[in-house]
Amino acid sequence: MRIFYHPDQATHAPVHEFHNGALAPHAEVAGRIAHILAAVGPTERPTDAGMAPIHAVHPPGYCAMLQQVPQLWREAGRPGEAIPYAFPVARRRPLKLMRVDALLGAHAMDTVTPITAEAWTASYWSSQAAIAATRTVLAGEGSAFALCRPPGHHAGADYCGGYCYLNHAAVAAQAARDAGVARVAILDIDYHHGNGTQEIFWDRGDVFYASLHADPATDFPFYWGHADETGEGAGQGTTFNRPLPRGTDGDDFRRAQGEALARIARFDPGLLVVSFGADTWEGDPISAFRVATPDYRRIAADIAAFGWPTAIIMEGGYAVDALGDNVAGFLSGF
Ligand code: SP5
Ligand code: ZN
Repeated sequence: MRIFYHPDQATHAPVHEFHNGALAPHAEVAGRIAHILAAVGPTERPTDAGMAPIHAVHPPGYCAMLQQVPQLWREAGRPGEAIPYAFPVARRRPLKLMRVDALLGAHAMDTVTPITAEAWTASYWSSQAAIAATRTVLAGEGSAFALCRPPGHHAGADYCGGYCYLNHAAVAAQAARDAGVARVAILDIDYHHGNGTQEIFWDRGDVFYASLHADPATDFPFYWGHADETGEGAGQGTTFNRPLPRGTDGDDFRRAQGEALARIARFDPGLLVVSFGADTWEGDPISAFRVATPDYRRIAADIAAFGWPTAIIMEGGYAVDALGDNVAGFLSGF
């Protein structure tokens, strides 16, 4: 399988995240990449498709914010990475925001997604990897893997969150639409619900979003991913959410995935984008499912059996020592 990755993706190194009320070491470490690279074999650098396919999902003002905030932060005399502390949840409207803290909070959903000086470049190349994998699949390969990092599925059109800045799966799906694929499906099998992806395609009938994830009653991102969220307007019925209890094992997961795949089959997509997180693994430090390493090959084979052209996008997975085996196992199922 062709694998796309750019070395600049490893430069982003968030230091801290708020965890249970205190700063803790950040879970989304650059070392995740080295473990995946060691297990999956040779990769290629994506060609640079430029800003157009990113702007097809993320407004220019948001992209500019991600690029400018590190410098504004330094100019304000702050050390280290930019972390927001105030959020306009009660009143989100267009205002000219003068202060870096105001700008940051207007485009962030949480405090665990620091804007480092490298966040933009690492995210940009992750999106380019996703575009390259999509184009490879559209050119006739059955499947391709974008080793994206930082991950993407929590990022909305104009906000970052959940360790994500740009939504690579959404960029990939939109690129496929713009290349003429009439119906694109996204299957999100990260441990967490992909709130950003869901919101981006919420009212669209041309992109189906299906997600299996930890019940948002117990797990991040809390406010999205409940079973009654099914889309709106033209997108009514093209969002499918299947919350699963903590303790879900590989067999439970495959059964639930079977339901999601059946829904996708009815939609009859021309291309599938898989948001793949290995944080469903039994030893993941921030998650509570019990998927075992040998399950990943079976989970992938269940997807591959449908025969859709498939672009696989890397999302989460924080047990770095096991990450290589889990990702390689998943890819082997294709
Ligand atoms: C892409 C993805 O998997 N994002 C996950 C975001 C979850 N963030 C909230 C979980 C809080 C756990 N804090 C762990 C601190 C480890 N030092
Ligand atoms: Zn996750």
